[in-house]
Amino acid sequence: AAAASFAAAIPAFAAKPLVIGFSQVGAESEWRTANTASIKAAAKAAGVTLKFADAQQQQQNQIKAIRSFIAQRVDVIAFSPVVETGWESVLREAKNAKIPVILTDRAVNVGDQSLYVSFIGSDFVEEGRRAGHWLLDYAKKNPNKQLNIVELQGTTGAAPANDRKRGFAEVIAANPKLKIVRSQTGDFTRAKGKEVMEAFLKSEGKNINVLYAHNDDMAIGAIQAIEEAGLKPGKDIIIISVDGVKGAFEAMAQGKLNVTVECNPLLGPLLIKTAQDVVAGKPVPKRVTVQEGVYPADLAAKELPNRKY
Ligand code: GZL
Repeated sequence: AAAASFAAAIPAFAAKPLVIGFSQVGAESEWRTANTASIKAAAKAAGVTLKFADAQQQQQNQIKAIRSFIAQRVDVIAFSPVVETGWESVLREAKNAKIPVILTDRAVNVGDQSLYVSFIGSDFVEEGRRAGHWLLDYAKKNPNKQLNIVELQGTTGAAPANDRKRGFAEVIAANPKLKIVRSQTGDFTRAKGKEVMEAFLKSEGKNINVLYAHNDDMAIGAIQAIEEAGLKPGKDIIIISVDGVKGAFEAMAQGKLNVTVECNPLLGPLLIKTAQDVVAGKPVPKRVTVQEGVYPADLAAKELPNRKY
């Protein structure tokens, strides 16, 4: 019996915890904060050692972090690429070091798809289309309204910015009355979103009827600018945004935001499971998408208590 219990103890020592090196974009938005919390909680719950690096939205910092994970010989490297391009060489270094790479949240543009094992994240083009479809419906219900649009784009070169722009433009092309009169990056932050909206208001003024913001944080910044200009957000200027963070539900409950297209940040459990499967030599799907919906203002008050982020 003693030998059996001793033998049973060995695996506990033998199975050293999985070590994942994670390079996060930054801490630019409520969405990012929720995404980081989900990843850290899932790693903790699974007994995984997580080496976490915040890149302050700079690609060079992510490349440095990935190189340091390679030097530390982590079991798996995971990251949310701040922009789509410029990753080939560092991902080739990870491949040569035989360390599997998992992408979460944002995608990369690489010729060689073997440079990462799986991409877990939303379909941003579809999110842009959903924003466009909401506006097409709004236009149908308000046939005599002028509908000039200003657009606050996400971080220049980021997959969600490129794709949300593309999906939205593709859908609104069905109605020639829907025109984007100004479009500029607000870098996914409240501060920059407010600053750029102030500039839009100065140059376009009453000519702005709709704001399409690629995330809720920029929309919330823009709402402040609209109010400081003496206009009513959600009424004088219809506002469509993306993410579905708590701040958006609060703005909708106050009648200042008209709709938010959900982008699910709770990717932690999927990331940990995929990393465990990769290390165990199990096959993993190349592409994993997550469920998400659209929340117009009239659903906000009811949905707010259910929100997890
Ligand atoms: C989308 C994510 C975006 C969010 C922003 O998956 O990459 O980055 O929409 C965040 O809020 O800054």
